[in-house]
Amino acid sequence: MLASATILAACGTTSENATVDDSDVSTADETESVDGVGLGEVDIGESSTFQIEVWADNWMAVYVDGELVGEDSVPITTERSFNSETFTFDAAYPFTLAIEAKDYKETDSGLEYIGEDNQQMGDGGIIAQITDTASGDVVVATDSSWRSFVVHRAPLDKTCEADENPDETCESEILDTPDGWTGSTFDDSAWAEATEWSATDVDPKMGYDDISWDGSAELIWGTDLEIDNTVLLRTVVGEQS
Ligand SMILES: [Ca+2]
Ligand SMILES: [Ca+2]
Ligand SMILES: [Ca+2]
Repeated sequence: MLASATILAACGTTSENATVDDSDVSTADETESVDGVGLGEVDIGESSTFQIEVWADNWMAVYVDGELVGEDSVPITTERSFNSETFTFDAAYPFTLAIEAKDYKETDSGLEYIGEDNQQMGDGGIIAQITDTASGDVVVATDSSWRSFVVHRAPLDKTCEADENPDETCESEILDTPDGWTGSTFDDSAWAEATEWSATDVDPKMGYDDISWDGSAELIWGTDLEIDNTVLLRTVVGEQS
């Protein structure tokens, strides 16, 4: 768990003061607390450079305040496309992180290796951590505080996994990707909490071990690693409570 911190509100008479002074944070009306984020001495509205490290099974794209900052360099159609990526971006607190995460499926049946001996439901999983490069601190990492919305779910009945014609027998639920879902003004209050999964569940490999994961970083996905194939994930970093 990341330590909570205090943050100087960029308002009123304190706005000219650039940093939080330890002797100066006890007055409730001058400070705002930050939930679950290891923010150090930061100012709302001041831009910093951040690094996001992310590993996904199988593919992801990362957005900050609605702008694409990076996407998986390995096409999802590449077999065993497990890899980690590191992207750098500038942002000012508070900012919205949004990740589109995809498990590979060959067709809308949700299956892969269709017609081969190993025809199966693939499974997914993702983990990410964001470091403020000024302090070197991990300021947010994936966990169940992130919001999730599954837009491709298949097969709805897992017993079709071994069927001869899964494109005919496997049913799917495919939703429209909500307009503006990567942006800071999008209302994700109706979205579910992301589900945390263990390394045993996800069995992360190829690239996962290249990154030194903070203890706060959890593997997350929807509620089902197999049938949730495309998952939209969001969190706000440095949001005042
Ligand atoms: Ca990948
Ligand atoms: Ca997969
Ligand atoms: Ca799947």
